[in-house]
Amino acid sequence: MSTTPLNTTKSEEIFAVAQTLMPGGVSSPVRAFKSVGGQPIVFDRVQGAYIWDVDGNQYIDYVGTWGPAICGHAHPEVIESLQAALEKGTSFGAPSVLENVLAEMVIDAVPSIQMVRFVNSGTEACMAVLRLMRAFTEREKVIKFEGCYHGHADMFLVKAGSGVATLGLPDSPGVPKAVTSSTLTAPFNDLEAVKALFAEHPGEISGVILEPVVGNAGFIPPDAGFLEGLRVITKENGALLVFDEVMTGFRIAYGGAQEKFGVTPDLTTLGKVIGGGLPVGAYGGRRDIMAMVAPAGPMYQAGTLSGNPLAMTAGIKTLELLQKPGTYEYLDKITKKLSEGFLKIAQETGHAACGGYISAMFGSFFTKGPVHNYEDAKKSDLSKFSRFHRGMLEHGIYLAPSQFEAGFTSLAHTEADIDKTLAAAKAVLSSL
Ligand code: KE4
Repeated sequence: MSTTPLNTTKSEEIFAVAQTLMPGGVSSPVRAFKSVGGQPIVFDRVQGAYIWDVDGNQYIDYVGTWGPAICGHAHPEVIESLQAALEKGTSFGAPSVLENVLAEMVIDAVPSIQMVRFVNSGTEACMAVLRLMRAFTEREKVIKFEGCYHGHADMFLVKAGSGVATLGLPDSPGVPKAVTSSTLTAPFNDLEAVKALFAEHPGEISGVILEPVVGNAGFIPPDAGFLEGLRVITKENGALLVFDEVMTGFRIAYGGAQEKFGVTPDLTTLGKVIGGGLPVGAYGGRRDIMAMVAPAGPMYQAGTLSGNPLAMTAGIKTLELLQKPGTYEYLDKITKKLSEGFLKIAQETGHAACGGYISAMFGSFFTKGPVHNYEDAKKSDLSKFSRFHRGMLEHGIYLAPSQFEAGFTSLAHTEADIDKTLAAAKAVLSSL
């Protein structure tokens, strides 16, 4: 497949102005293409599995606005329900039955969640859940894993993944040592390291928070027994187990990783999919713990737009669509074809690669592997990833602009889209 160089004239013009107005020209760092180089694509519109940029180029999209677009962008039923909701206003700042509806859906779906609080982003959900862990246990320290990303709140910017890893930032300036001194880290998939931290800080660790399937260091699934081991270790130490399912929630199963792997944490954070493309985050879990959250209990957390009717409407419709029979079987089928097809092509074209998928989440690394943690991920061929990313873009395939991200499929991706993507991968890998 020969390709003419991508015409990105309008993207370049718009992005040049953006860089004079906003730091890096973006509202979130990873969008700036810093780690893959080249001109970021300025979007004009999205629909289903596709993007159209301001120069009229069309792409098959495997970022899906970083996870929310699991039913496909701008799903007609989501748009229709939003239009109806708009007639009643955009924000109440007061109770609405829509919060009850989405709360019941989340509680019914997620094994650990008996009560839930809505916020406006995954970052807010993770900030609040850490405060709740500390309030409930009256302990200050927390364990996170290298390469995991739990939003940009100070206490989590320690060996974090996603954009922090992408930009190779040391633990971010502006974050007081006093804050991060309570954040302990261990390599993902390393139970012994976690046990050692508990032994080193007896009675001081409020809990362990993790991405049960890592997406923010690239795609790194848990080793067999890892999640089960964390459940035992936290229980033994009177500490809480928290799954950050902002990315995996409703994506790798309707009940998230905790349903898929049969390990129930004490608390869970959610985001992305439950907002259906509008800003929603949530945290929830055991009733006795959630009872501490104001105004039911003393732990304070609040938000002007939390639970707003538009976001609730988009989330409700999205989860309704996901409840349809065959949803996760379809996502598994097309993502299996994509992931296994890519690894086969990499092998045939002489490129060391490893990776995999779970339902609608996938990823790979240019290294023989296996990749069990962030250290392993960092050893992969990042320069080859950048060249592959650019090549795929020129073939009309939009992948996450960082090796330290995961890929996402949706119900809108067809087998033909997957075939086109694999054909593009073959052409690009053959040229690298
Ligand atoms: P937000 O504040 O971006 O809604 O959520 C933070 C967050 C928390 N936990 C996990 C597991 C997450 O993946 C995220 C956000 N993910 C990134 C992409 N890997 C958002 C994209 C971006 O930062 O622009």
